[in-house]
Amino acid sequence: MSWSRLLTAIVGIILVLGLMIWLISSLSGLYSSVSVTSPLLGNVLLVLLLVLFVLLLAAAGYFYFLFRQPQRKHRPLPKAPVEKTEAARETLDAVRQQVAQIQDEVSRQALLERSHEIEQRFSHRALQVVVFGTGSAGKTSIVNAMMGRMIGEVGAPMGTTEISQTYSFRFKSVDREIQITDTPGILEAGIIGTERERLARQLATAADLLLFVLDNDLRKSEYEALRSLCEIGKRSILVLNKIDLYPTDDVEVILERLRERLQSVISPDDIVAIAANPQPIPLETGEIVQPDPDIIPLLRRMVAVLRSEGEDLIADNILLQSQRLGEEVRQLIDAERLRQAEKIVDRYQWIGAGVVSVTPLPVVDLLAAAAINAQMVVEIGRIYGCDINLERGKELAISLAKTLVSLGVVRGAMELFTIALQTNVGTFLIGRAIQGITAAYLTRIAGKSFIEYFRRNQDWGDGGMTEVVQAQFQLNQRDEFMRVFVQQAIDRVVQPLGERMKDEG
Ligand SMILES: Nc1nc2c(ncn2[C@@H]2O[C@H](COP(=O)(O)OP(=O)(O)OP(=O)(O)O)[C@@H](O)[C@H]2O)c(=O)[nH]1
Ligand SMILES: [Mg+2]
Repeated sequence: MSWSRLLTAIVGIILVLGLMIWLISSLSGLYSSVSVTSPLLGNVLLVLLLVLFVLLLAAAGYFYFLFRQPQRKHRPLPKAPVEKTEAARETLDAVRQQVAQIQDEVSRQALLERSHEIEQRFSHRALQVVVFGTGSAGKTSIVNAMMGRMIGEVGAPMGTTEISQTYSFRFKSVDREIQITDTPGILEAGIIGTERERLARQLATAADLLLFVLDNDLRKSEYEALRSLCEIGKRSILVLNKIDLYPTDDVEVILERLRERLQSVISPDDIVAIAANPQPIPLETGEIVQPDPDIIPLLRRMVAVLRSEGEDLIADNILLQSQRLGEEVRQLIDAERLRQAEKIVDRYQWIGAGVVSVTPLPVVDLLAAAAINAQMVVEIGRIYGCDINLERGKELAISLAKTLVSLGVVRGAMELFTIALQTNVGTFLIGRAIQGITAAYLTRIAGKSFIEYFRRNQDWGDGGMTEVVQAQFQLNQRDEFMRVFVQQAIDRVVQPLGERMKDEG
């Protein structure tokens, strides 16, 4: 304690003692003067003072314990894995609720099953290690060496392992059981190779810990695969195998290069060099010796990682899996909604075209079109779970119609269709046909823009309505689309119109 603090403490104590003495002497003075006049009142005063004193003592004790508590040497258990598991549970609950919205029965069942599989990991909690990498890098040999016996078939040509295999074992110093999965090699040629790679990648994504095996310097394609797995948060150890094929100095050079290249992706400690199945060595005597596998650096690193991070890895992985499932479900729902909403737009664009083409107006009547579009807006909103009334739908449709005019989309569309229809439609029909098809087209642009608006939860985004409309106009101008659209318009609008006019005429 410094001198100044000691001095302050002494002065403080003297002051408090002085005040207490003064208080006690004044109170005793008060008591004696009161008890002289009325002994009963004196006694009441004494009791009151005693109660006050006890209360003061209790308050002092309470605050003393209150302030002492945080200093207690009490280490809470690490909460992180529990929190992550909780978060995963919440995500899974949310996913199940969303899955119920999916209309396709097969997808719905498949996704529900996946959510149950993830849930099972809460109770069945062995650590999942997946051995992954290019064909013939020595994945099966590593698993063999680890299990201490020949398990999988080992071979020089790529594609020796055709399906994944899982084996269980334990490290003495790691509490949990470990399940190690040998996968088919990636980057093999042909359709079968591609399919095997897809499976291997799926397994890699589901791993708690990944052993990424190389037998040489890292190829670009291997780098990309490793980077994308690390990017999604996959905990990985990079294993350089077959080091018996290189002089020790060269191994150091390769390792150094790997550490440097991968410094943003993987920690240097997580890059290990081993020889899972070293080549036999011919001795001068003509005898051939089979050296023992050298996988100690890998085992050491695995134990270190699994011991210190095992619980976190499991929790992280369950969370990751449930988030990925959630994302998949969201995408599926979005795709389903989009299909339904596009059907609505399709229907309304031709309704609008029919109405406008029989109304003899010199230009497309946007307000009339907007009135039809209002119903479309309500229906699209409903698909996205936004219940808006017809009045609001009309407001939105009108403001979008105004934007279409101000952006020159209406004029642009009319010009486009004037050219497109000239060769296809007789002169007596052309005026109305242009109006009809332009109305259909504008309804389409409006509908597509509204789909964007509802997809973004009733928000036009930073660029506002203008940017969304412009983007849709750009997208719906492509030659290929235009050709199909004009043909549909001729079949659905122009021909019925021609027949009608013939009947009337
Ligand atoms: N020299 C040497 N050769 C090895 C080593 N490990 C594996 N090999 C050889 O590499 C070849 C491929 O080994 P596998 O274990 O089958 O490789 P893999 O990655 O499982 O191959 P796929 O299943 O085809 O993807 C075999 O001929 C092994 O004997 C090693 O440490 N040193
Ligand atoms: Mg193999």
